[in-house]
Amino acid sequence: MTLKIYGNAASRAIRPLWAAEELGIAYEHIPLHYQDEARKAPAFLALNPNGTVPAIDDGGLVLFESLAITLHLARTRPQGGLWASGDAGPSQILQWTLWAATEIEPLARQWFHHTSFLPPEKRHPELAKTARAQLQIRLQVLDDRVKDQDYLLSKGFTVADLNLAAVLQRLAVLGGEHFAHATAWHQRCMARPAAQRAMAMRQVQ
Ligand SMILES: N[C@@H](CCC(=O)N[C@@H](CS)C(=O)NCC(=O)O)C(=O)O
Repeated sequence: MTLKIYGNAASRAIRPLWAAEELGIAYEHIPLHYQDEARKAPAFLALNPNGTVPAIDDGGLVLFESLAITLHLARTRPQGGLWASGDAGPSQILQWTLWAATEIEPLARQWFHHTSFLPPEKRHPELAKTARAQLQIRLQVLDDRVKDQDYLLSKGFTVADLNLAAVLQRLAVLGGEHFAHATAWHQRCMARPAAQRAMAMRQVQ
């Protein structure tokens, strides 16, 4: 059964779409918009009870949570090169992915919501400022990590880079200019043909 990926590319569904493109696997894309009422209908809630995108159906295995999905795709298709072998590699992939999910995404989201996403009357500039300041501390950690190596793991590009780069999609406006190594790493990730193909899908929906 062909892998099905639900969610428009201008949402966190960009993450599994990018992973599928990297892995070169066949998939069917159902570009359900994150504001489409169908996301709250029983048919979709059966796939993702949160009523959010993305979700996947991988041969009968149904999953939600974008970063868990990319990990699943990478781990189950090791020949695609996004996973790592041995004891250390998979653990490092989990470390950086959980760091992206817990230390980076909430702050990046807070900044985005209070600078652009929320209607102006609901924005609190001080929350945006705090989030940006807290992100600077974490961006230094990333900058140090990719100072002497191209990617998060010494073996090369993995799903850890994909996950963190996707979460940091707004790095340029989050203080990236102060972190040359992190910025170069992000540009390396986003310049990958698979990333470009996934990003291009945002234009056609
Ligand atoms: N932590 C979830 C977040 C999913 C999520 O909030 N997706 C947004 C689109 S990026 C959505 O579907 N929002 C619609 C809603 O909240 O009703 C993930 O990473 O998959």
